[in-house]
Amino acid sequence: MKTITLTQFLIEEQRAKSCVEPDLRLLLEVVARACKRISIAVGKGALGGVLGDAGTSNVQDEAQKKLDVLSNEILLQANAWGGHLAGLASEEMEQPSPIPDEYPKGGYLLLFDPLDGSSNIDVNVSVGTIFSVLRCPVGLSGSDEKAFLQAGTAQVAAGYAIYGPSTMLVLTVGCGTHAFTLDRELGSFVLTERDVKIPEDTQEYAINASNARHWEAPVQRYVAECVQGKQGPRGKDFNTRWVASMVADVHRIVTRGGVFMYPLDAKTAKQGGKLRLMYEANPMGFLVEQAGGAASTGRERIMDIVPGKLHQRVPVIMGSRNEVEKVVSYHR
Ligand code: AHM
Ligand code: MG
Repeated sequence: MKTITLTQFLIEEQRAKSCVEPDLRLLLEVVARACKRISIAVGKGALGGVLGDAGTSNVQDEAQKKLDVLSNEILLQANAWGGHLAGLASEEMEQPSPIPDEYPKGGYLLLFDPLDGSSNIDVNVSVGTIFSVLRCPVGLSGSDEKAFLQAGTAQVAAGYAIYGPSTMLVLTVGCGTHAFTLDRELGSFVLTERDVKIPEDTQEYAINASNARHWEAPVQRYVAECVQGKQGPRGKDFNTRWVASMVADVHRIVTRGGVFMYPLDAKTAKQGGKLRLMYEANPMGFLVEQAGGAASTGRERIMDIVPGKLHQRVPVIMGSRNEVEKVVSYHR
């Protein structure tokens, strides 16, 4: 098989389809390099002294793990000096982080969840990094929250890295979703699947069923019908998978289909849902749509939401198109 590295892929996309401007290519390569560093830190586990709590909390009042903090620092440092960014925002920081004065500024905004699936870090289960790229609106500063408050449809790129048995980078620049695997000997991400397509139908769904009593009626109905299997109205058996790392659950769906749900429930209704719009739901929604799937809150397309604040939360239902549409139809 001919080896196509991430660098080569991006240069070819730039030439062939003008999907990637030079500064965006630099940005994506810098993020990929940072993900390699995070992958090394995650892979060392207890030997690296990186497991356990950091002893601090983030803006969402969640206890930070040492690896959450380290991954955030790796991404901040890697992206500070290249001249491609106007500003950065992260799950782990209350306010956007400006580019230090000594470095030139660029036209893009980068948002990320540096290490998604924090509850899985200490138990050696897959975690990942999720990121989204926007353009900084003319006249606004990259350290101003307002610059970031754009609908998901404005994203110019999105991706995630998954740190599992192998490390993978799954990326879109709006011309399909493509998967790369880290070749640890080469030190490069190598294209392993071009134009990933999510099957339209599925018999697999992912949801934290311990919240069942808190779900809204449409989701209760959908899951109840799946559980009834062949004997129920769906006439087929379903399978459940829940890793509790969105990256791992969505990656499975990108690979073989399925539907991922963190719906609105009575526990999280006040805050609008559990998952964050700008650096979890939007980038994953973009990747899933570019792979032929769908991403909705149950009531509207995730990428159409105009955010009111940086750390806004939303209900999430995404994956195989026909199944997402069924859940959405129950909401109607
Ligand atoms: P995190 O970004 O702090 O790790 O939280 C997000 C995670 C998702 O990866 C995952 O889908 C969800 O939270 C799991 O939630 P729960 O523990 O309620 O099942
Ligand atoms: Mg997360």
